Amino acid sequence: MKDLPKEPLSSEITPKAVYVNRREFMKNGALALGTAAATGSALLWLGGQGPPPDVPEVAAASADNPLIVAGRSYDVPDEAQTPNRDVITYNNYYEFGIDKDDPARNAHTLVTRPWTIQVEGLVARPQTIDVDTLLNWFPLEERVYRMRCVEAWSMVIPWLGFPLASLVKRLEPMGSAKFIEFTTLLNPEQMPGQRSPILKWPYVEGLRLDEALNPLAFIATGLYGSVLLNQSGAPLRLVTPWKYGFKGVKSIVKIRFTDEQPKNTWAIAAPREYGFYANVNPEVNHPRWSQANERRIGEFQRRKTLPFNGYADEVAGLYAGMDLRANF
Ligand SMILES: Nc1nc2c(c(=O)[nH]1)N[C@H]1C(S)=C(S)[C@@H](COP(=O)(O)O)O[C@H]1N2
Ligand SMILES: [Mo]
Repeated sequence: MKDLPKEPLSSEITPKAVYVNRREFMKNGALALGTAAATGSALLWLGGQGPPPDVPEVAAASADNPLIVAGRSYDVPDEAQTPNRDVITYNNYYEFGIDKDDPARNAHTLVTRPWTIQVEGLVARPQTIDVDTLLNWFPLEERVYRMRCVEAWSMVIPWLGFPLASLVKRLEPMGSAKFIEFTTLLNPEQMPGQRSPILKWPYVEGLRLDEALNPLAFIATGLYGSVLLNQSGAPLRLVTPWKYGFKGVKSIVKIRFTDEQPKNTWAIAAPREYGFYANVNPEVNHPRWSQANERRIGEFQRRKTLPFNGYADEVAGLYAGMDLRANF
């Protein structure tokens, strides 16, 4: 491994064909904007035409704040939490644009109520659940987790939510289910990025069922004491802190239990660059940049990237005997 750049340019993340066609992409966007105007929705398009993001203040827990937190079950005590402003303005959510500040500017068009989650596949009772019903099933807890994007930047985020394992058990997958697949909303009217073929829409991610049952796997419904903003994946998104951030599928509308490994969006887009497992691994570089270290948002010095993002004690056993180079 010689002379790999430390961190990719944002232009390098997107599949190359798409980036080269960014001009075209913007043009499609402009066309799409016309369509949106015809339907009467005030959509902002990708690429900077919108106003600067309106950053709400962090809501303190109070009588006005409906979020009840049962406790904090995980922490990263020696690392500073990334300021809320950065967490909610520096995002990846390609449905709302490919630049880091696009989601905060554009995601206000996402309608998160009413919202349902469809449960299907190898499960005792296929069902469609209203999100507010689902949210009432579990007490919320706070978990401060590291978040490491495959692009070699990272954050420390205080999430609110509940263990994925609690949800999986409640949904009663059949014994034959080996994987869980999550799908993001497909709605090009609300999600302007879906009008361009930057990725195969809707965004899909998956886990092996034993990964989903690991106590670290989490469904986030909020962060920094408030409900999730749209750019962070409202009303609920996956958080798997030992894996690269792209596993953390946002704005989930469908959960499917299956006996076949799900085809996840980034592995479809660039199979040599992004795999199914996506475990954070400083020893396996991305073909176009090093994964040995990372830029912690808000810090000057780069940090060493830790195996499994610092969660090896909790999750390494899931991969005993597996070739982590082949299963990247
Ligand atoms: N639906 C959807 N989910 C997504 C993405 C996306 O583009 N679309 N980006 C992923 C990537 S690459 C990362 S790093 C995280 C970013 O989460 P954050 O913006 O809350 O930090 O979301 C992930 N989930
Ligand atoms: Mo990412």
